[in-house]
Amino acid sequence: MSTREALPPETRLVDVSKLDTAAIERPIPSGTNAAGFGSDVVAEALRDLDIPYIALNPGASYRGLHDSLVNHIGNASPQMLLCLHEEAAVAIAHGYAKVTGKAMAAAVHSNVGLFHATMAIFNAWCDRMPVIILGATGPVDAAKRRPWIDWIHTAADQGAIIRHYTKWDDQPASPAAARESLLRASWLANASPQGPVYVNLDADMQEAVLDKPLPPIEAKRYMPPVVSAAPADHIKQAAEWLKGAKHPVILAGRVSRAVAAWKHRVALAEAIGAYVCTTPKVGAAFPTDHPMHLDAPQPFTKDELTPHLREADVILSLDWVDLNGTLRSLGGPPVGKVIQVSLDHQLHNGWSMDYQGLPPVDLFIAADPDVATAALVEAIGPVGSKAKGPPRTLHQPAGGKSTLGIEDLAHALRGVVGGRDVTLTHLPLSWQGSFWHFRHPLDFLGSDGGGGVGGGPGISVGAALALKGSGRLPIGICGDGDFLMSVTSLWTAVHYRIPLLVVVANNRSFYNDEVHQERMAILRNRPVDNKWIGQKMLDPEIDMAGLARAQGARGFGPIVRHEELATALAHAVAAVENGEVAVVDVRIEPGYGARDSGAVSQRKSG
Ligand SMILES: Cc1ncc(C[n+]2csc(CCOP(=O)(O)OP(=O)(O)O)c2C)c(N)n1
Ligand SMILES: [Mg+2]
Repeated sequence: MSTREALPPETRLVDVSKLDTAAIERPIPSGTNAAGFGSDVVAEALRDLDIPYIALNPGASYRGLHDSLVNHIGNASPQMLLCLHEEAAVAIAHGYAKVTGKAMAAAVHSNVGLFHATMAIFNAWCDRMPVIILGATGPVDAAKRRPWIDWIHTAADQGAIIRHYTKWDDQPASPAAARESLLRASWLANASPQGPVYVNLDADMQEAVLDKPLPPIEAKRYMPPVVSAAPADHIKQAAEWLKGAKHPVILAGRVSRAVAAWKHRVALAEAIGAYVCTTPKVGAAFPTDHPMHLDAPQPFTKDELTPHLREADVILSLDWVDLNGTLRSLGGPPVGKVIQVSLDHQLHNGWSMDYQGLPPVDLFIAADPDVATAALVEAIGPVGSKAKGPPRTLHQPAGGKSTLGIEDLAHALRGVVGGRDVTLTHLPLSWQGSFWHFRHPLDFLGSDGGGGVGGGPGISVGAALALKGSGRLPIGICGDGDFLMSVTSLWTAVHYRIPLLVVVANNRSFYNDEVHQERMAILRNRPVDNKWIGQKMLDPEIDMAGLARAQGARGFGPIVRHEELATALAHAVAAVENGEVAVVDVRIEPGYGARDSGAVSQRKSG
């Protein structure tokens, strides 16, 4: 039997290779091309801002803008990306920003569409990723509202729905104000610390005939680059402490995807002989196989880090997510000096507690961490590398079990991708840092940000969009719960020919919460065996590959045996390299490995 036949039967409902990619949503040219309506001004502003894509789900509240995007600017720059759910539209823009560091747009219908988008907006906010969200409202002028529908889809203050987890929002009252609003939105979203912004476009303003054309405007002049450099005396002080430190530790947190900044972090760690810790909450920040990389990236403070923090004479946090929570593993404030480099305080508000606990800090450097690191490398000057120890190695599965585990999935995938440049666009909760090495800032993009399950597929599509043509293979590994919550994000990738591999770590359960129920049962001396109730997705089991095929993607699996796994993954990788979207359903046994052990009462996630 050939390896192909060894795979479960695969039926293609849609053969995307036969579709005409050039014909996707190219509008027939419109005869009239001069800006004639309020929404034409909005569409032109998006074009002037060089926004490449606008992910959307349609709605009558922005039918004016929709028409302008298609018929006035020809569905190019920005090109529409039709999404099947508003949460997917924002998640795609979020994933795009994770790769590029820049905002693309997402458009959502008046209030109800925005309601659908909220979790994805919260995820982008907590992840500090820029997204320009356009919304709309039924005419603000009540005399112009259609009966019923325009009334239920108009709110006095629509921005209030998302104001607490966006950087800024606006409801401009005229086309001129809308243009200014978009320039400001783009400028603010992209300036550090980055975040989502919201512009709410009055339906009447969009549809009104322009009295006269607006004078041209040079968009660039309204968006001066904001460089957040560190004060020189702060850099001098930090450099002195770090140079003199016997046991410095660097906590590398929210940093950019720039290769130059990556090299600066390595140079700094080697120059001062610092151990470096990274976290899967955010994108790759330091080579994980470097001798100075401490432990593997872990979402929670693990045994290897704590003794180093205890011994550290200087701890340098490069915008580490939850510095207070990490230091708490010491049981009291650290003995060593703490340097915090961050601009995050600019975003803290009284509604969301995503700013985390207040850490003890001896020197606060209000600067972009990349800019500050470059300045520190320069201030410390050329010194020999103090790196010590052998390169760190990866976890190997123990073997011996007939069923598959997450470690088998990781091991097989590693073998199949070999030396390819891979970007892990998303990882499941069961993943462990020791499964994969990150040697480039684009090797891993971090978590969903806000702990909102269902972010994985959309973020992966957006990241794959940004990576298209880069030579990198985008792979999103999602829990089954995460996958199922936003599986229809994949249709957008198929439709717009965005190559992507999704591997479902399918334990047929919202397993994280089985772990929580187990803890409850143990603490309350109740039957642990009941932990699966209200958690397991069995009877019927869900056909993940079928959900992929139904949307024109390639679907492989369910894979249940060791001998099938590598072959299925190899076929899926080949399909993606052929420009397709592929999903592999890998049935794994539930288990969080090392995460399962430890404090019974500790609330670890979700
Ligand atoms: C929107 C949302 N709903 C519910 C939760 C609570 N929650 C946290 S993890 C989790 C389970 C996710 O299941 P899956 O993606 O299959 O991962 P597994 O835990 O099985 O590895 C749930 C329901 C959440 N964080 N976000
Ligand atoms: Mg699961």
